[in-house]
Amino acid sequence: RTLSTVTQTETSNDIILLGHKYPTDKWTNITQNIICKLGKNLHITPYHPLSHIRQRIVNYIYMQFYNRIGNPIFSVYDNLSPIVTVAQNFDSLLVPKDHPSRKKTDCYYINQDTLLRAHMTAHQTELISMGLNNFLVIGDVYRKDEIDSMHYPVFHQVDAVRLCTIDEVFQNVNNTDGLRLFEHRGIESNEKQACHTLESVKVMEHELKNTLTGLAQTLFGSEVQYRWTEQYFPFTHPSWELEVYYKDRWLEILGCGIIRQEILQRTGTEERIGWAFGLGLERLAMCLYDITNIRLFWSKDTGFLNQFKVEDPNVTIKYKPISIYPQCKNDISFWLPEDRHYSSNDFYDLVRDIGGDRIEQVILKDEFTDPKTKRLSHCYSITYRDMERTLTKREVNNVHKQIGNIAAEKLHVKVR
Ligand code: FA5
Ligand code: MG
Repeated sequence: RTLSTVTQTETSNDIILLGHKYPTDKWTNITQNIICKLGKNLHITPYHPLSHIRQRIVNYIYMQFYNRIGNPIFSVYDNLSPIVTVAQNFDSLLVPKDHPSRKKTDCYYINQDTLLRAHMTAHQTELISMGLNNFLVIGDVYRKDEIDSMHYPVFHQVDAVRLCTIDEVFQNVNNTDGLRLFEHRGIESNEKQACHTLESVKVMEHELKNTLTGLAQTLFGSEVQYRWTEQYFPFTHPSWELEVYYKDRWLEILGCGIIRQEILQRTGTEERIGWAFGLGLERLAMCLYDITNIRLFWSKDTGFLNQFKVEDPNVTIKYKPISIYPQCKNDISFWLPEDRHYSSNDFYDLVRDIGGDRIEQVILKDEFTDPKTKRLSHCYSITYRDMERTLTKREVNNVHKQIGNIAAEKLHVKVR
């Protein structure tokens, strides 16, 4: 379980993922720890807490949107491959070429054209191009990120898209004379895109927000405290985030907005206006089931999994922690490379690759610049704790030492 496995595949130039062969290049930064997570499909694993939440969300959307004979109008895609192109994940969604979310320090690249999807929105344009107007896309997404109880490099999202014709948008209006979806000489404002009429956007915004606050109330109960904040996404405008109050703080659970018309135009969907949202399953599950650590979703321990063995996903479950094993904290300090070509995210990723799920948290404790040489030093505190047993001091020290050695080798830092 070290980075050397990846070096090997790099020199042999090809890498096999989910049964397909991909060439590697200088963009390749996927690690063994991440490769092990591919194909696990927790969101469709029977009785898994993430699959319970997935089912509740799908049921809710089915109930909200149905046709004249009572059938659900949304279709569900929950088994699309997480390996996507840069075009799918970014270009098709109007993400600027220099946007930080594209960086190697934020994503897992297989090569310069291919990566593990960083959000489920990566499938939006292809599904719209297929002619779908109402759909959900559910699956695993991959990001280099901080390490703590709420963040994990693999998590799960549900994305939704709904596209409406003018008749659908104004179906509850008696006199639709003069109502339009589009205007030609409009200007973009905080409230709308240039091409949309204010009335069409307001109706769509209302349906979107009602759908999502309704979902929050269905999951958390009608007393749930929530608030909307304004947000920016390259692929929607206007855009919002929904936060719910949980354990004394506001927790962001989803992003959403009115789809950029340019995206629809490019797929030949000219007569419709659309909304979209993307939400994180882990955050919802953690709140609902009192699961305090995001790593638990990957546990194979029956003491965890058996607590969710219920047929009806709507029954209330409060997770009772299986015995708590002791934590072990160890610090590491090093000088950054002189060219300062260094990102903490790369170090977090390396720590996770070597330590696996024994790593509970990594925090940047201290930064220091040598007044003479001007060299920069970072000190990180690494918390080790296994979910299923007590780690020995010796074991922790070995892993810690290995982290230092490999960081020196791969990130060109100098351990102090
Ligand atoms: C997105 O990923 C957008 N694609 C969402 C979207 C879709 C907006 C369609 C508009 C239209 P964001 O990066 O904020 O946005 O992630 C969405 C949700 O995923 C967050 O609200 C959160 O619930 C969850 N999430 C994000 N990062 C993590 C993480 N590291 N660990 C667990 N959950 C996460
Ligand atoms: Mg967000």
